[in-house]
Amino acid sequence: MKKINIITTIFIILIISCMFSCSPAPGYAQPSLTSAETDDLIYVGFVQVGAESDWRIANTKSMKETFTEVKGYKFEMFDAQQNTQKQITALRDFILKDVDYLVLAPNTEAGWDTVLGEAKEAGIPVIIVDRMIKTNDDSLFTAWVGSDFKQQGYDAVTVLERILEKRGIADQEVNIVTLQGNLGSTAQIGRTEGFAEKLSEHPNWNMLDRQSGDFTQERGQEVMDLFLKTYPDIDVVISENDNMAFGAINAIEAAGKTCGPNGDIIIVSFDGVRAAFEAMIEGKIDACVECNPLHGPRVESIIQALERGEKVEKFVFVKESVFYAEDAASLIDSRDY
Ligand code: GYE
Repeated sequence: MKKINIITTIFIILIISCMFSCSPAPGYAQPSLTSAETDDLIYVGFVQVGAESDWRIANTKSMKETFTEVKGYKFEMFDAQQNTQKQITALRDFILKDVDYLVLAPNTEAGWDTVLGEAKEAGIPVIIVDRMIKTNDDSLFTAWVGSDFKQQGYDAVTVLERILEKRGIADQEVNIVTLQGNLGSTAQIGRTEGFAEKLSEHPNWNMLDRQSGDFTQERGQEVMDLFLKTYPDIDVVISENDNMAFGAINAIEAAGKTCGPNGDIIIVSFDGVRAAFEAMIEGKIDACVECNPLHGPRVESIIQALERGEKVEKFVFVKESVFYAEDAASLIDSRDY
């Protein structure tokens, strides 16, 4: 009898102590995997630019949907609010956490050598996604996947040529303004330079002004508002992303003007997100140069190849196209973002 009592007491103590030590502290989710299982996961630290645009939100979603625990990943993302310095700090944090892979969507191109050198020293492969970095040392990253932004700039010129021809004004003087993305980012540099290069082939195209709207709707609207006040005769807006184009539409309408295929001002935008297709259907944007944000599976296939010990391609460019307002209604249902 005494023996049974002792066993029962030990058992109760064990249960009570387990209730305290095994239950998570308030605010923390109970881990769904045991630590042995967590050790098997591939730990991916993703340093994202921010949440400035529909494109970016679709990009984040693609990454989160790809790198799930069910598929064998431990995924952590840092949102740097379009701040390169914050991205550098976040990379250092992930290096300290000893992630298996660093995935970096760089905000701007310059200034990465030191921190990526630290990642290399720690033996952590770096995959760069979307925009590029400027470096003389290609060994600082394993692979890059993203868009050919300069090509997108060229494509915007081809699109504008076609629109002007269709309106029967290809030979007339046209006044253009550009809403640029955040300065120093590859998406801005490529689009601005690509467009500028081909602009010289059109002596009747006047680039009145270029200013950054930071890829956001709010800033796009402010800059467009300023352009409209400064230049009374704007024919074309080149908007280096859709969200700034949405801001531009607001500013144009607030100024009592119209835009789109039947409007006073032509708008050519970059990205081609769903809301831009809606704006094309509403007749407010003339055309979009596509930029595909669905990089999650692309980054995953690089990581999987590295896991298998294979050599990967250093640069992978995504194939993209252009969309005109007249085709938007028939295409919108097939859009994934
Ligand atoms: O065009 C813009 C976003 O880097 C391609 O960043 C990306 C750009 C995209 O904010 O909408």
